[in-house]
Amino acid sequence: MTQAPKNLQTIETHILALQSMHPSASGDFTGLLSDITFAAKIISREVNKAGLVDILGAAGGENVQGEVIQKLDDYGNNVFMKCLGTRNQVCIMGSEEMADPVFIEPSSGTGNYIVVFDPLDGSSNIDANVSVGTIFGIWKRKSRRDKVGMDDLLQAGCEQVAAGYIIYGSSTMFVYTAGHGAHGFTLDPSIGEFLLSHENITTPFLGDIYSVNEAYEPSWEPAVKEVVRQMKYGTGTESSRTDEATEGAGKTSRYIGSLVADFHRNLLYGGVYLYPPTKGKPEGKLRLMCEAAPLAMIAEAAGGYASDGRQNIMDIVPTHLHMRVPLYIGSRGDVMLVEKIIADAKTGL
Ligand code: P6P
Repeated sequence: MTQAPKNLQTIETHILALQSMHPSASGDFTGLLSDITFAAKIISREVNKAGLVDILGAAGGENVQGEVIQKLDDYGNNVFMKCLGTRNQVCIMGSEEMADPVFIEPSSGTGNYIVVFDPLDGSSNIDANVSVGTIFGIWKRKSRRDKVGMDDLLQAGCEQVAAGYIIYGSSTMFVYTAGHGAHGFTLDPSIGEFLLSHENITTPFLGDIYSVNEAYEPSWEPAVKEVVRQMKYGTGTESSRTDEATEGAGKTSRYIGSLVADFHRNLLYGGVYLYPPTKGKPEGKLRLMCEAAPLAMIAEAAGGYASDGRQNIMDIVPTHLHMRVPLYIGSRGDVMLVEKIIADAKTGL
């Protein structure tokens, strides 16, 4: 007789258990996370059959970042808008795919939450069947006015009440934190449920992996070049060597070109993802609100850390929805070393 799995916990029961920790909770937050879970299942279905239906290829338009929109980008954005926009929990939505935030006048109910998301990060990889992902951050409104405003939207990452990502890879995984640890759930397509598979994820203090696009090396500032040199050769005196690497002194390089995939692997194994400023992208490429801040909350919940090279990503107050930041994220010890090298370069040490 097939034994029932011991800990058959769905994401919904996990969220409900969280809600029971807050007796005054109205259930709105639980409903919102469940809506995001529903949207993730729909997007997962489409991503996993993308090769089978005519959904590949560019939708033709360009998003606000000037990047060609892949049809699944569009699709993922529409799914989030439909799943979240019709419920009363949400008052503002911001998407990487939309120039402006959407302010929602709830037909009734509270409309207490702000959701900022990247519906399908890394989508340019879809045609090559590379893992892609959804990233989301949830904030609570601060104003008590009738109408919400930009002050409700533009909040620092440390104000998030929850954050998460879904990775559409060899399996679909939903990883989230609501401030009590980071937890991973793997989708069982046969029953359409996300089942608890990685409870209380903790990331190593130091990792063996660094993830960066080294093609941009010529345009990095000297301090960043030293960061990557130390990632390659180790942090001892050997880092003063020129190009010869001693096997094993430094880290190994892994770069998929899909943030959620690189971040997820480094979170589980230990390591650091780096997207430094370049000449073409002096503020960095990644968006603070829909990418860096949510992943920073996850990283911290797992014992890791995220920085823009000088400060905690979670402390940066966005000036606009699509604000970009340099991003160094992953194992706390590795990211702190990045900050130290950059600080020493500034002080001439
Ligand atoms: P580059 C995808 O476009 C993305 O936003 C991240 O998923 C990924 O890590 C990064 O950009 C890749 O950028 O400049 O190395 O191609």
